[in-house]
Amino acid sequence: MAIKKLSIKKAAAQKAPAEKVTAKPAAAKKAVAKEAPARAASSKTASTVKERVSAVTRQVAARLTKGKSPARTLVGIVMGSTSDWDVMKEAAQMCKEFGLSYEARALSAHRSPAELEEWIKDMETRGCQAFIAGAGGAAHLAGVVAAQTILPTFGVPMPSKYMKGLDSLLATVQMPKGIPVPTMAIGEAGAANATLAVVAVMALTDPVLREKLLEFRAKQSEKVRKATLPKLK
Ligand code: RP5
Repeated sequence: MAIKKLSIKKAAAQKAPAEKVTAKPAAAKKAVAKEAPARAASSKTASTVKERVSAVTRQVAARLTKGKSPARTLVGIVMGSTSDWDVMKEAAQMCKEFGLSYEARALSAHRSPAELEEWIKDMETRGCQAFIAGAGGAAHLAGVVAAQTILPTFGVPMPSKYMKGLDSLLATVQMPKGIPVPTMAIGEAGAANATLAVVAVMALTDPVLREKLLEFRAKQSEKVRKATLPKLK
């Protein structure tokens, strides 16, 4: 699986020096721009113009890539704000370590709900296997992502200023029955573990990833075995 360089979009550019995967061929985008209105008008199933355009986007992209095997972006990492990147980059780092292609974005469930929805749909067309969503405060982002996809969606609660992330943890973990959000620890450990959880799921059907995960665990154990405590003075 190839690692793709990504970048968090403009809004995230300052704090999130990441990379961006381009999945849709430029030609597909152009074609979509031309075809969207005509097809949108004839679509009976889509309920809004946006949904129609997204549906057409997927159709055109699928047609243009038919017979080819386009690079897939396996993991979607999303966070509510660029201020979450310091924590969420641990999830991205772990993706790199395991050779998983990913795209990291700062998109908010309440500040940019339409863009979030569009991104989720787009990621699904690009072969995404799982989402990792991190947010702070009234952290409904992971739940909102999980509600829009059946792909596994892991939540990462951000440390917060006043409640030290307890608010984020409860908001993320306390999903009502029906839409699960497996929730990680607050902060960096949670972000890294979210990717490890994704790897574990994917390793069920990917022997190479399984080997890598076993190796990761072995190295980790070895480090603990070799660790020595400082001597008393
Ligand atoms: C949440 O609000 C974000 O996930 C972030 O953790 C928190 C604060 O966001 P900023 O005010 O730093 O943009 O939506």
